[in-house]
Amino acid sequence: MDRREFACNAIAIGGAVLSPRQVKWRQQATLRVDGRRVNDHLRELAEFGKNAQGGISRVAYSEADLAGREYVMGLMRAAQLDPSIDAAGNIIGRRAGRDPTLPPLMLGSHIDSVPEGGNYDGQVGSMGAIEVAHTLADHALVTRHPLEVAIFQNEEGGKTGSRALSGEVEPAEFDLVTSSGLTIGEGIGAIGGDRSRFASVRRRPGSIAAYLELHIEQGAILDKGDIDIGVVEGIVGIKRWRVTVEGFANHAGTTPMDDRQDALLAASRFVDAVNRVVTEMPGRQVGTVGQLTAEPGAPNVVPGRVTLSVEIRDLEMDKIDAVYRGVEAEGHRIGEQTGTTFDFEQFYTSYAAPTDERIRRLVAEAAGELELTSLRMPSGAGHDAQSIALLAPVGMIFIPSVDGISHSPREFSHPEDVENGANVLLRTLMKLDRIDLD
Ligand code: HGY
Ligand code: MN
Ligand code: MN
Repeated sequence: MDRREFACNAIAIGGAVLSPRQVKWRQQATLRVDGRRVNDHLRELAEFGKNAQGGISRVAYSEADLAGREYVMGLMRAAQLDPSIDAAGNIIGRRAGRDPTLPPLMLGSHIDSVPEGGNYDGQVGSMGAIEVAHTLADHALVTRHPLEVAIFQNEEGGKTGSRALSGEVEPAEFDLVTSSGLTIGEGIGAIGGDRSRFASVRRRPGSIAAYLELHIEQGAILDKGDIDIGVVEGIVGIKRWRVTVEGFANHAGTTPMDDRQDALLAASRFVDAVNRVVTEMPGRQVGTVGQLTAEPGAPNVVPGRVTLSVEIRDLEMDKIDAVYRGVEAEGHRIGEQTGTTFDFEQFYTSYAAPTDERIRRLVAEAAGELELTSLRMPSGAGHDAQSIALLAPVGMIFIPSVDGISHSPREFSHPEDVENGANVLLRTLMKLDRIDLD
């Protein structure tokens, strides 16, 4: 560019003549998302699967999920992203970068919910990611790296979509029946994936430059501490078991109390034992029995079989295994007491994942530049980020959940916090785009 052209392009701000690069930097420093638009999109998305309690039941593979996915792809197009559905059923919105030789920067989360869930879990990060792309498009800003926005499928039912990229999905998982009534294998087809090419979506380590996920905290640390932003240091590991308690179904009226093999009595003692083992062991682990079915399930029959779920979480996988050993031992002890047997079958693993320290620093820096307070903290909830952490450096940004409520129709985050989170996501992305994390 010659001096004449330079003069035409530079503009005088407050008397100082700025170069085009300096103008761009100033523009980027003052760049903000459209807070109204991202909160409007959250409200519109909440209509899909809306339930009477004011939350949503947009479980993966349901009609509401399908409709929500169509809506989201429309938002992607408006944000100048090119959406497509990969063989695992993930929606990936792409936008070319200035340097096609670079691996993409990925933003993502999920829009499927738990049954009777809330309007923010996964949705804030999904709408925030699309809003970041929309803001860049509004200002004709093209990132150096290609940009991908991923809406991962079935996060709540086992992070199937993100674990497809990392190669963690076990074949047995395809037969798991989800809250929609479809198996995961059936669900992949229902949302436009292709199970026969499922393995083709696997990404190799290094094929993603970095991954950022905005998410609600789902706990009360930020809300109670009146802190704007959580800089996530690590995401807990999760293991789940299916436990089958076998007793003997018999007549509830004629079977003496001391002559029963009551599977539900045994299971009840076991549920209490899980809580005791988890709480008595030092540390921050958590353990939950979330599902329980008694058979044959009639009031006049002593239950002969109970199937229940056990889930244990901790930042250390070894701790999960240690807690499990205690729980399993209690099961067999209770079985001996009650004349029943306990069978444990592990069916799910999601590995604990630290976030990348360099990205933590960028998130904290971005929050500070936006005059937002921030706190480094762990995530007790699982997230798609922990699977992508097997492929790339990841960062997670939390915003407060009012009263720490989540997986509930009472889940709520303030619109201002949603806007703040999206601005931190935007600014962190711009910082990442200027460097090469190798
Ligand atoms: O279960 C979880 O931690 C996440 O909300 N899916
Ligand atoms: Mn989530
Ligand atoms: Mn969730």
